[in-house]
Amino acid sequence: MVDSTALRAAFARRLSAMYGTEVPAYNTLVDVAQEVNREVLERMGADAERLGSIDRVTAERHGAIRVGTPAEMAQVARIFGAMGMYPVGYYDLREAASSSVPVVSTAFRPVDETELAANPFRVFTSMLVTGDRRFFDEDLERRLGEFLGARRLFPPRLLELADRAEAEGGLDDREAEEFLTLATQAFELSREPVSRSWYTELERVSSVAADIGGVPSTHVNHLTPRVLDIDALYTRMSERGITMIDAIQGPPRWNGPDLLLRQTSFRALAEPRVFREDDGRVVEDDLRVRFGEVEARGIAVTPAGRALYDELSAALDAALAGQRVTAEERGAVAAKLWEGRVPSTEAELVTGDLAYFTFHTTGARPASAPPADLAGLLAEGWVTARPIVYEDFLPRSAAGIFQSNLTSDGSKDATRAGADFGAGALADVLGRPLHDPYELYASIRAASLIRVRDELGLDREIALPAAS
Ligand code: OOG
Ligand code: NI
Repeated sequence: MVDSTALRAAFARRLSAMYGTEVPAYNTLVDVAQEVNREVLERMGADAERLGSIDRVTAERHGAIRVGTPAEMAQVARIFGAMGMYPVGYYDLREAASSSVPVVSTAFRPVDETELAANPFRVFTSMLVTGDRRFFDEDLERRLGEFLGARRLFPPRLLELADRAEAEGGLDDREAEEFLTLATQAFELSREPVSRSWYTELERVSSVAADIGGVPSTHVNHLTPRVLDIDALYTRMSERGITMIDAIQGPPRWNGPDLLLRQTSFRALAEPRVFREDDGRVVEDDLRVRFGEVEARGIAVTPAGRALYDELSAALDAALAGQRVTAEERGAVAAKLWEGRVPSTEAELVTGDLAYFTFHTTGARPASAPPADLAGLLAEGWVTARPIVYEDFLPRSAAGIFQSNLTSDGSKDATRAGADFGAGALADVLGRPLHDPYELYASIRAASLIRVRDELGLDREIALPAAS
């Protein structure tokens, strides 16, 4: 029996091999990321593995896919469900992006501590909101609906195997092989001709809409390795002649613990695609939609930590409003802002309740009786804290990644009312609960506190520090 964990790890490997043949620059990115990771490991030793073992980090990827309809989204949920990946978080890129990105998104990923440690493969999945009048008028919505309703992204056999795997916790060897083959094929770039006039019409509204609804199939948009020093990687890729986008998205490089997520990408590459012209001719041309991205992950932050991050991002925008600055200058201003406001040690992040940690007994018994509060247990040395890695995404960075790779801004009529499509609506589409990332981190932390309480024989719950 191949269980869901093994299916997930195998799928991540196969997708990576497939994507590497389609987009060779991705292989360069993976090579450079691994080179940088080896160097960081040599330089920092065990500290380099504070946010995940080197084996985890080396295998770690996230993918991005885009679908057109609720029915397609529900099928994606079944396929990932087979691999122990569940929808976490709601992202509204319609709001986060200034150009035309008419999608809402979630990320499919493992939710348990042990599953995350075994293989944290996650896929950022976006769905078109065709009923949003800022982007699509009634006529275009109707024609999009017809086009998308007539295509079939996933063969029935793949969905049948997915449902069985999820119900039974895995598949036998032969069926696992069949499932993995079909699942990987479903995300290959298709050679089926794309209607030029249809694609172009959608592209005027939004390149993302064209990439999703202009073609009869789906594909991986990018696959992202994890790197331990993203600034070093950025420089090295540029030296290898690969043009990166202007900046690293997310928190600045600064003198303190890595928080949340920093990401950067190289620009979309021209890839050969087959088009059908209006006169029926089938021609080779190219499209620029797929790109390479890399990310560095930091510690997951609490709602208070996130509010601080958002506040500092807004302060940065305000400080630089109307100025033309380079990415470097922007980074320097951001780092200054951070150094003024964000604690520079993990211990202060714990006591300020700004980030998530798990807690572990040290074996030491420095006094006759342990205190019942976390701050006391840490200060007296009964307990140590280990950071919980951020497993999710950032809407603003995601919007930045989408936007930096669009061929045009498209058109968004901000005078029209948008369609209501919140987290509840997305959960209905998925037909399963949409997990709240904060609840997942908090429950991993809570489980560690229960272990500590039992190990120290405390008779009361351990009190967390209050948010500062
Ligand atoms: C997804 C963009 C978001 C990320 O890492 O934030 C994303 C897409 O381009 O489809 O992948
Ligand atoms: Ni991405």
